[in-house]
Amino acid sequence: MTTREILVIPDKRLRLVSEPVKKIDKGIRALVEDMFETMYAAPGIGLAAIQIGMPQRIITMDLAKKDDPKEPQVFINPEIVSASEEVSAYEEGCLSIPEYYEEVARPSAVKVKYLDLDGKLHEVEATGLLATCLQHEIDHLNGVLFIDHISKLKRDMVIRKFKKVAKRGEPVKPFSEDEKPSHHIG
Ligand code: K1U
Ligand code: ZN
Repeated sequence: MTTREILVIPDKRLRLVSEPVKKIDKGIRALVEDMFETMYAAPGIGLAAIQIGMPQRIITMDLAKKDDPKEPQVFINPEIVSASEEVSAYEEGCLSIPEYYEEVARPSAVKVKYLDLDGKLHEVEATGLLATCLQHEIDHLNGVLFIDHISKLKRDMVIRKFKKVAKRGEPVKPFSEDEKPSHHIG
């Protein structure tokens, strides 16, 4: 098992559309192990394979509370079958956009079909954090980031900051109050 480097914006690989997994073999199992190791080390509650540079439609997740036993979940080739009309907002973060958090409105409930590591087909009716996290991670598989769901003003501010940091080779610091736009524009 290896902890892999997590790609950070503006890395263009984060915009790739990931390929479906054709066969769940030893290579895929090893990749899933590395994804869990990387996700727990970050720490994060979810990870898409493309975040470690592997454009395959695989998600790892663990939504267990801090001191509770681990609840690792793997979603292979996940697809949203249906989504509620009702939306709810949740403050999201992203390991590929460190130290930035913003409210995102998404359908409050989604039905998702996916394969487990044995290739067995499942369907889950997700609500709450599971619904939010599944939609966030499935977005990653399609090259979409949570900042694509916020205002252009805020998105441009985030991208500008990360481009500057990448150019200078600086570590990413939390956003200060004066770096955050205080009003919404389109
Ligand atoms: O996809 C990712 O970048 C992982 C991301 C998942 C996510 C978080 C919140 C809403 C939607 C999707 C994260 O895990 S960010 C880190 C995080 O939320 C967290 C880390 C440690 C403890 C609790 C939460
Ligand atoms: Zn993310």
